[in-house]
Amino acid sequence: MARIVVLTGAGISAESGVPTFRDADGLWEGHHVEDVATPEAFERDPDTVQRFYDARRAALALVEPNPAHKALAELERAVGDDLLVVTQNIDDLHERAGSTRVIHMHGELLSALCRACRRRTPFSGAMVDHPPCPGCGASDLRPDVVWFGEIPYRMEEILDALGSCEQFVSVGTSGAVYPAAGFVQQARAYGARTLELNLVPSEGSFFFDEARHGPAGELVPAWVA
Ligand code: BJW
Repeated sequence: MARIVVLTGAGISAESGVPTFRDADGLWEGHHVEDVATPEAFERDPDTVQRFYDARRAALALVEPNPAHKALAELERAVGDDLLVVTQNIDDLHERAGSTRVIHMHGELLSALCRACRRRTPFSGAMVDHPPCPGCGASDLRPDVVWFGEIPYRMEEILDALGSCEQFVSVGTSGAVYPAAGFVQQARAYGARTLELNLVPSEGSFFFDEARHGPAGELVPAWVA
């Protein structure tokens, strides 16, 4: 079991050039994330939702991990299984920096989910072309991400880790979205020391034992050092 659990959010990728959701640059074509990240939005207007994820997939190819992702990968090299990164992000910047113990609780941009058989498949090509599912053959693929009202991935493993870690660190998340926003209280209830690293105080900042505010690209390497 990991001694250290690090929860990351959009703020850790901000300095790589990936827009966050709730800061000033968080709108996409005038939509709030709540307009495009729901199963209802996909039912209503699948092409718009697919375009949102196609645009983010294209943008992902142009960005690189920043010092915060690299510092977490370096920490994993030093402590191995004692570190678990739980990310709300659907980008692959932790993996590209070298992290291997990463749970993508809100899914992955580079994966597709079959609505017919629930098989998860590495993404290939623009899904607006409606390729069939390689598992069941149905032409019913959607982005493999967790929308509002859906259950995040691997919750059992995450809750086990929160219940047994010694340190819980939250990086670059606004604390506006549950269940991730509640992890600090869960970890703390089980005796972990808790630390927030965020540009500004998050909505749940007061739940942490300690909070440091500034850019993740500076705070995370300083914490890891
Ligand atoms: C920097 C920085 C720099 C900037 N350095 N920092 C009422 C009350 C409580 C809960 C609910 C409620 N009504 C509904 C709910 C539940 C709902 C919810 O939380 N809604 C809220 C709006 C209230 N949650 C759900 O529906 C979830 N499912 C669920 O609860 O199922 C039930 C269940 C759970 C568990 C077990 C069993 C059952 C699902 C939530 C899915 C969220 N999906 C999205 C989209 C994913 C795909 C995609 O990416 O498109 O996930 S929404 C979006 O928000 C995305 C993110 O992962 C998530 C969190 O955002 P994040 O990462 O915090 O980003 P920001 O932009 O908000 O914040 C960035 C922060 O970084 C800011 O603070 C900046 O200051 C900072 N920052 N630059 C450091 N350089």
